[in-house]
Amino acid sequence: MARTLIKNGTVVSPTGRHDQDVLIDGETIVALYARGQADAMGVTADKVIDAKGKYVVPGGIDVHTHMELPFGGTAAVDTFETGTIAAAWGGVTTIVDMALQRYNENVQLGLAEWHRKAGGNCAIDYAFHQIIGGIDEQALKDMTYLVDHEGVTSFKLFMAYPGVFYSDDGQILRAMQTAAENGAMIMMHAENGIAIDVLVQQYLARGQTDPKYHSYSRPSLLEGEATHRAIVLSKVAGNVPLYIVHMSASDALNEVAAAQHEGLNVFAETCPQYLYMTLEDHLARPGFEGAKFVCSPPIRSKHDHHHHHADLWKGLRMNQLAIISTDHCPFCMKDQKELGLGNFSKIPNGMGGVEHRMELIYQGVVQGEISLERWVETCATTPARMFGMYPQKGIIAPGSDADILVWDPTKKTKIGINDKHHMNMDHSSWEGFEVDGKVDTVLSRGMVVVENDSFKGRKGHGKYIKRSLSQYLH
Ligand code: DUC
Ligand code: ZN
Ligand code: ZN
Repeated sequence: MARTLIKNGTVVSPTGRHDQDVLIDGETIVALYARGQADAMGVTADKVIDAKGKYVVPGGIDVHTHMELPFGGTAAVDTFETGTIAAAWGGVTTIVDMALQRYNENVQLGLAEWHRKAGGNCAIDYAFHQIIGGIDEQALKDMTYLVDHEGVTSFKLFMAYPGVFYSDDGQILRAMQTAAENGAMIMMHAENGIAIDVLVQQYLARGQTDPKYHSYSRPSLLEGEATHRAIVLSKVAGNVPLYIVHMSASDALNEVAAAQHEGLNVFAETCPQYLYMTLEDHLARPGFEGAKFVCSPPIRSKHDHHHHHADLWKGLRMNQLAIISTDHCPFCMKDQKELGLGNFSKIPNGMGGVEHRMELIYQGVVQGEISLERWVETCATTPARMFGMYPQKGIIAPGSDADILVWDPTKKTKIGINDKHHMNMDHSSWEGFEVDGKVDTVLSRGMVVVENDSFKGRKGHGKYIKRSLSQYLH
């Protein structure tokens, strides 16, 4: 087995940073040495990576992606191949994608379809959550089968998108009761879709059809309300673990904080777009450009009744928000976002970001919003623990997979279609963002996949990771 030694760097974990050398044997980290000790002991390796002046951190784990998702009359444009290569370019070494079951479809067939799409195509490791878009007797049985046999231990439900992925409160309660029995995590898209649909029709009837009305028709109050309702239902189901996905608003954060204060098993994630983008600066751009930023929940206004950005950063510091994911769901402008010309409700919902999360959130470290350790914790370690992959993933420690990002804090990264952009979209959601720090080298299970500004990996290297129950509570 080839041995790799990463020398002279600073290894960062959620609890601190240490000047250490990392020895990898094959796919696994086998030892950490205090600076200089490896040399003193005569440790040899086939490949030596000099990480002087750099941070050596666990590879990023993005627990919310939608490769090839059929949605909004089209499909997300990243395949598992293009999406995982882009992820690697961004220092991500594991994704957890959302397999799909829709109304009247079979859950196990939905999961099989996702294995078919991903198998042999991924450049980095991958796992699955299962979307349950049609809760019935069989789906409930299948949830337990997936937990017991398939390594799928978390299920995403939707309180939004009536007629598409939506579940009513009774269906949600039943799925939560099932999760209470089998130990799974319920992930919730918490927006009141029934009320939103009324507002959407009213905006359209008034001729207010531009992309910015996507945000006006989905007020943060309705994200807060749905979050509250999801929490109550999880309590009724016996304090079942509940994870609110892609949180965009203070209203929802306050509900999660109150639930946590009460001692409930409620967790949440946010995404970079909700920390940096605004309705005014992005969604409301002239013409149809705002369509690039249509996602749900929507990008919020800076003149809202809350300071959403500041509150979400605070939530990250306070651990009210445990994880940052991307909700990567990329659509091109041409032929896809364009479906909503003259009608914002027809714009496919989603943005592409799997490549940029580590870069964008490191900027939060530079700006003093979170610590370097918290960057690692929210982007790698907690994702692994929350979704049953720790300590195989999410930490640099002997015995863990050698999934490693060597990060250069002295360089800068300019994001844009002609700068850094490896996703399959015809535009970048993050065009023009210039951030401090740069992905230097990325290893996936010991294999160098990014080095010297070139991709060295290959499709098919990525393996399916069977996950255990969440390790955050146990
Ligand atoms: N939100 C999005 O913006 N896209 C995919 C699905 C979702 O919930
Ligand atoms: Zn969602
Ligand atoms: Zn999603």
